[in-house]
Amino acid sequence: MKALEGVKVLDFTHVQSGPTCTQLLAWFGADVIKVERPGTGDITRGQLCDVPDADSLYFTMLNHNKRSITLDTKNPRGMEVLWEMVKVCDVMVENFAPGVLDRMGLTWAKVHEVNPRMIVASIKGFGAGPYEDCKVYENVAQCAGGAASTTGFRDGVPLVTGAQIGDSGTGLHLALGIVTALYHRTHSGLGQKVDCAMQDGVLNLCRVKLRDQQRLAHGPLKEYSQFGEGVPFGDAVPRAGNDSGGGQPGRILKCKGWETDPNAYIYFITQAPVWEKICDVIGEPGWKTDPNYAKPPARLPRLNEIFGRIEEWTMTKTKFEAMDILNEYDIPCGPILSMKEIAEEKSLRETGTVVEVDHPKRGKYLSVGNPIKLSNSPSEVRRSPLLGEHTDEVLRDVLKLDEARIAAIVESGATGAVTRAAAE
Ligand code: CAO
Repeated sequence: MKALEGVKVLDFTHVQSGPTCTQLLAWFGADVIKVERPGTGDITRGQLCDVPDADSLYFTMLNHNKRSITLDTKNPRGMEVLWEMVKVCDVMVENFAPGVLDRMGLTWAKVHEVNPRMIVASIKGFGAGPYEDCKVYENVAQCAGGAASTTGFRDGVPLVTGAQIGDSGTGLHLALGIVTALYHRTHSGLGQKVDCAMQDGVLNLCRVKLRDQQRLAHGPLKEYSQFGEGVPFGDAVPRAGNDSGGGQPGRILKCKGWETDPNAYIYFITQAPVWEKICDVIGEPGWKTDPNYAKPPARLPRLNEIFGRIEEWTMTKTKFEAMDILNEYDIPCGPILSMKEIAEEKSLRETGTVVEVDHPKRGKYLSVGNPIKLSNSPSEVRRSPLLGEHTDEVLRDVLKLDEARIAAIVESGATGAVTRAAAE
């Protein structure tokens, strides 16, 4: 049995943040029914298209294991169907702009009255406050949540990261909120509202930077490269390049081939417990006892010199050779893997973290599978639904509407454009 088998989700999400959340629930076995606007559906179906007339990878990679129903919620019959769904579903998830749900009449009070067991989960850009009415996309959240001001190099502009911590990060947070509320419901019998703001989700992932903000009041951040370089700190946490956030000095260093391969680099951390092994590996055994290098505080003002010396060594090895040698000594390090290398990595295929999926319109494509592995409820990744593929099935089998009602709904255009032939 799947972990969330029996849980019905009214998936009213679009773009990335909400769909990430409902895809996780679907992977765990929930019956996720995605409600989409007739004709177009989730806007991402048609964004960044690579194969003509097929749903984009943007959409297909965020909507596995779901069913799709088309419903025009601006049509009264469409809203009728939506309320039928509210009655039978356990969870409703949405990430519309602030105010959209209320304008549809789907207020929390009304939903709770119609189905007191329903959990209503929402993602917005900001929580209550001056920006609560703003529409928000990924990079806005990265900027407002503290990630951009702390990412990049001190002398460069703030940077956003390629990891979608605003969208997918908040989707993950919301999924945890939903399963927590589901667990609570087993005791209380009642649903509750679950809210995640993208700014809050990003800030939660930037926790160590708020830690450093407070440490600044008590003196310079000595593990930051800028300390060793004698550059004074201001009143806010600076961008720290590739310094490690954990307090152990770390850098990205060149490896053999760096002149032509943009990813021939390795992340190297000079952790105190393995310092002596590092000295042996790079051929500087004298540093083990030299008072200028032996202890972490003595090394802090010399990090540029130390990493320069380590890099002389890493440049003689490929990133994979360096990884093998360093791991023999338990020296933490990480090769900089390109997306090409990750896509081709055999072990990721074997664990189901990277999966090949077949799609009737686009053929085979790669996706990221469920990164969360449950021992008794393994996830199987199924292709995303075509637009409205399950409309009929949901009206009949889930909502149990009779033929006359279904005919009236179809005739009204609530599930899509009405052609005379279809209506007759
Ligand atoms: N049938 C008919 N109308 C529908 C519908 C359906 N099935 N589904 C949605 N709509 C309508 C809504 O009723 C709304 O109409 P009104 O504005 O007239 O009430 C309209 O579609 C637009 O919804 P929206 O404002 O959410 O969409 P948008 O493209 O303007 O904004 C976004 C997109 C992402 C900026 C906004 O939804 C948002 O800020 N969401 C919250 C934060 C978030 O999740 N951001 C991350 C997105 S991923 O990068």
